Amino acid sequence: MPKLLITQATGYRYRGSLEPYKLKKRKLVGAVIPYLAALAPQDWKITLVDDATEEIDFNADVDVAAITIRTVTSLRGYEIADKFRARGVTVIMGGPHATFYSDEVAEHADAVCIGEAEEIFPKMLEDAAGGRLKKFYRRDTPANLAGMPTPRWDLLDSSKYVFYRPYVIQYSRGCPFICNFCAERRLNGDYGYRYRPVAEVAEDIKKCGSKHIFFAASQFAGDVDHAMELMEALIPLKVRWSTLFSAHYCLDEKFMDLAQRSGLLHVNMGIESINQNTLNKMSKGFNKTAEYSHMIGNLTGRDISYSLNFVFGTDADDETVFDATLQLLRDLKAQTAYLIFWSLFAAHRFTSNSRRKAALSTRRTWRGGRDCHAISSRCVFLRTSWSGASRRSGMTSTRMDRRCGACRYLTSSRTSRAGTCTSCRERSSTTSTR
Ligand code: B12
Ligand code: SF4
Repeated sequence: MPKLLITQATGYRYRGSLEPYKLKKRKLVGAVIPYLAALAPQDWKITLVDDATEEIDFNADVDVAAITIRTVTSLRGYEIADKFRARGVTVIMGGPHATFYSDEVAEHADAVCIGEAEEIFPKMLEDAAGGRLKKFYRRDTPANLAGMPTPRWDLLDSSKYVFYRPYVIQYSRGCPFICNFCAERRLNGDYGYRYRPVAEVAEDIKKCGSKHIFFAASQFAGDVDHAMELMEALIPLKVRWSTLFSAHYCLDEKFMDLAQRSGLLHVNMGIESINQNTLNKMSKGFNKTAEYSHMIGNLTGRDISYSLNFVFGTDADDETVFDATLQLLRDLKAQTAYLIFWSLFAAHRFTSNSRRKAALSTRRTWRGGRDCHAISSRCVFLRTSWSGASRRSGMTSTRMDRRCGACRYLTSSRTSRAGTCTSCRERSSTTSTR
């Protein structure tokens, strides 16, 4: 029986360091390595190793090492690959960074998967076993998101995750929008917006057994009707869930009411800029600066926590943007913000020639030290706590380690201060007025 090791590379502790960034426990049960294990032919003996929480045994008796890398973890991924290859182990690499920088990755791997792994990963393993591995593998059609196998969570070491174990569950790929700084359409192929059948997503949630779900989706609400169908299906499952969707969906009251009822705990949203002109130039004019306050109010009013992403350094910005953004964050009493600096990335096809030249001349490529995001470079994580009361309590709304006193589900701190979560409060007020 051929032996396969699948690992998710961690990053290094800081730029220039060669010390892997290790965690005692992960906060999310990631989807990628258990899902790759499910895609692999079942006559392979599979071991999963999470490089962030476990030690990789470079002397392990394996025939193939499969490594998933993002840009931020790519250098560590190369180190792992080089060590296995030095021993004669066949190395296969894939993931966002392999998709964006396949030539570079190919210097460290026997074979590279560009884009989606469905049907490709098993083929790579068959070719490896048959001694006919090619350098590059790529689908030329979109993967069918119906009938995806259930991830092999059974192969993970469950002691390496926080006790409430939020599981990453795949929901959709792609996005209906084309913001010009975003590489989403290069990630898994330019096939528009695709999603999994609701019943299959619900089945995965039941099988993972967790009450905390993080939907893998760059745009959860890319098809509002389908997203609402999924949210309806979440209600009886009684989960708390988090995801990413565009900020303007917060203006849709029906969508937001259902999101609340179905247990939305946290949403990450691309606000991107405080400047309407910049947004228009980003092809993101559907974000209206005049509506930000209303959007945020629609979240906080429903006790849903949020984080906001901003992108700096586009052609339309000048240096006043930093202070103005901070001021807006203060005015909005924003809970959490990721401040991201745009830099050149291979996946940018929309970037202007002048920007491309400037970026190249200042080495603002991912290797220029800005090595983190598909759409950008370094993210500054700003967890804000604006009010005196919340500062004193040490709470921020994105903490997920508090439980509702009634249903015991994890909930945001704002809810915890009141003792019970919004759903329980609503339930008890309905009962008492009857
Ligand atoms: C869930 C998620 C997270 C979770 C990760 C949990 C975990 N432990 O895995 C959290 C919230 C922690 C997170 C953090 C970050 N993330 Co994130 N995240 C995602 C998200 C939304 C889904 C990823 C996912 O699980 N997909 C499901 C799995 C099954 O699919 P997949 O990884 O896309 O892989 C497919 C193919 O690439 C291929 N494949 C993947 N690996 C391999 C390996 C082999 C051998 C083969 C053959 C094939 C193959 O097969 C898969 C199925 O087709 C994506 C956006 C998206 N739409 O995908 C961003 C994304 C992956 N994240 C991104 C970034 C930038 C980050 C952060 C750096 C953010 C930050 N500044 O802190 C950190 C990095 C953390 C880290 N050290 O890896 C970028 C990566 C871009 C890049 N160039 O690498 C993405 C693409 C978002 C974006 N559009 O910018 N993230
Ligand atoms: S930034 Fe968000 S809305 Fe815009 S294309 Fe990317 S995923 Fe879609």
